Amino acid sequence: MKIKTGLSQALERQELSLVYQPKVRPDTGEVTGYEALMRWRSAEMGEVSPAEFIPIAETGQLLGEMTEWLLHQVAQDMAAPALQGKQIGINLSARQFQTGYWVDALKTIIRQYRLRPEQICLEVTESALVENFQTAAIQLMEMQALGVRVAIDDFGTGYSSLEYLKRLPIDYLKIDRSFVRDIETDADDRVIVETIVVLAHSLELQVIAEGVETQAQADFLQARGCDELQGYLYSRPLPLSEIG
Ligand code: G
Ligand code: G
Ligand code: NA
Ligand code: MN
Repeated sequence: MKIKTGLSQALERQELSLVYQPKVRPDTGEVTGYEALMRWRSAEMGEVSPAEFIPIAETGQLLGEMTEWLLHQVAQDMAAPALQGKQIGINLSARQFQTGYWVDALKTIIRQYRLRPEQICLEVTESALVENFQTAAIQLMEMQALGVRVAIDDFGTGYSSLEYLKRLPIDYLKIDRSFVRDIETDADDRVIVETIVVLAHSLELQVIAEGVETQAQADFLQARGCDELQGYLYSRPLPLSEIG
């Protein structure tokens, strides 16, 4: 079965679900928020990774419907005790800036569920931003004016023009996990991480490191001033029912 065919039925068959991965303050261990990640268990193909199905959804109408589903699901989940008061990260892909459809969808959800905009964090990759700079800037500024937060995801891997850090409304940089992975053995990666933290803090942005798997990585990142850490060391992404 083709992924695209399966995906078009996934919504009505209720095969999509969300998992949540915590972001932790290294000094106190407090969970500040969670990143929502999509999961698809296909009847025919089993578990399919979003790395595979999101790009396919992006080629047609499906992405809009899936975004709508995700926003409703996140909003409902945010009322659960485990997520109360926590910030929830939502991933946006490049294609979404071309239609801009998500802006009105998110505004409607915030009104309908009476969400505090500050509790939503949009996670956007560098490459998605750079590819759609003008429209992305307009759409993100509109959301940030409401109080919604913005994070640059996978920071350091795109074609970073540092200028966009100045010109876009950004609250957080998420250091890509490729720089975290070899931090103990690779001096270049240590310097890159240190430099990103200094850069972010001098622009008054907060820094999150992702892909943290060992205590030694966490210790280094904390010592260098990372504000939040995320990774298997703390938790895999979990369904709502298993959080807490
Ligand atoms: O959670 P996992 O490692 O399986 O995710 C694989 C990739 O899919 C990651 O790059 C992640 O950001 C992306 N992804 C997961 N959920 C979503 C989603 O809801 N929307 C978008 N655009 N990307 C997602
Ligand atoms: O591109 P993005 O950063 O959104 O990717 C999120 C993906 O990273 C999720 O699919 C999640 O499963 C994966 N992930 C989360 N924590 C870790 C980790 O500590 N190590 C590795 N290798 N992957 C992780
Ligand atoms: Na992300
Ligand atoms: Mn990331």
